[in-house]
Amino acid sequence: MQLDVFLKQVSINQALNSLISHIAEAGIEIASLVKQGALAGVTEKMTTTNVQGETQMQLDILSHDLALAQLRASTVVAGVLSEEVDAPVLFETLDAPFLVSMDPLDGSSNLAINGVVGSIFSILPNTGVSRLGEQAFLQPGQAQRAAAYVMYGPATLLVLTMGQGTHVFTLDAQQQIFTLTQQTVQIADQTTEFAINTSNQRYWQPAMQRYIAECLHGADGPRGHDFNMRWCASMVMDVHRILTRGGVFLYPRDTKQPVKAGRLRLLYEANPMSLLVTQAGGASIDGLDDILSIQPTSCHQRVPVLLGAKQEIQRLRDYHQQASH
Ligand code: AFP
Repeated sequence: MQLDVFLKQVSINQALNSLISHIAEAGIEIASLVKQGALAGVTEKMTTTNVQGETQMQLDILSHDLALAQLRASTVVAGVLSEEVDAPVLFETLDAPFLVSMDPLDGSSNLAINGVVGSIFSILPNTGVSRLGEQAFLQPGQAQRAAAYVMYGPATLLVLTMGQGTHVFTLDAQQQIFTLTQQTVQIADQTTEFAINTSNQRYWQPAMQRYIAECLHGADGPRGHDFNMRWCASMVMDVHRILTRGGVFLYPRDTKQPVKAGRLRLLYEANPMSLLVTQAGGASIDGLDDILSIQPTSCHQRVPVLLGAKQEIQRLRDYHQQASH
């Protein structure tokens, strides 16, 4: 089933459906640039840094521009918060029904090694951006009307939730149309696979040290079975693996840079991914609290992220609770 047919079947909200179609178009445009790689000269590093102080790639900026143009063309978006710019971009359509937070090209350090990257989108109701300015974007993740990522891998995928399950669409490269290939994805409650950047281990808190130590002891430890580990350094790809074959993805709080609560950004990484994962039967916490219930305090706020298989996330929550007493 093609994306537009699916949207008509599951939602009568034409504005939301139109917005998702424009996000899909942005994904198609960014996919064709990613596939050209060095031939399009887009894998070069810029001399500029983004608001996070990270070196930008040409494609970071091009993806931001392409996505912004599609969101503006939808006419149903009032403003856009992007990883690539400090303050939200406000459109002339200030009373339009939606706001969008996005990471136009997540995992872009993978471009240099021809690795997988993706775009992440969080769709919020417009609660009055004309009056509130950037405060209007500071809504908890549970307010999201929809969330999606586009994954630029061997196949280009659109993974979407509108609050009734998480669904996967694959881009037909010839027709340039997304087609439903997996409906109502379900993440298994249990897993024997975890994803974490262990180079940060010495900076983790005791609860995370305990969890990973027990996994690594495998069949000889308290868990009584061996675990496998994966790390792609691309949240889109790591989360997609979890949606596809289960597991947990962990970017915990650490003391490496004490001013940062974690590496990942709440509004355009943690929140949309948490909605996609919870709509697939998984769970997502910052250690103690559900990510989706966190009240944001700033646009580029960082947060620890532990998401995936429900029972493992509950175990992690228990370990954090026990450590906090
Ligand atoms: P970049 O977009 O700067 O490559 O960052 C990607 C990311 O935010 C996320 O996609 C990864 O899960 C995480 O960073 C990787 O972090 P490490 O550098 O610690 O592997």
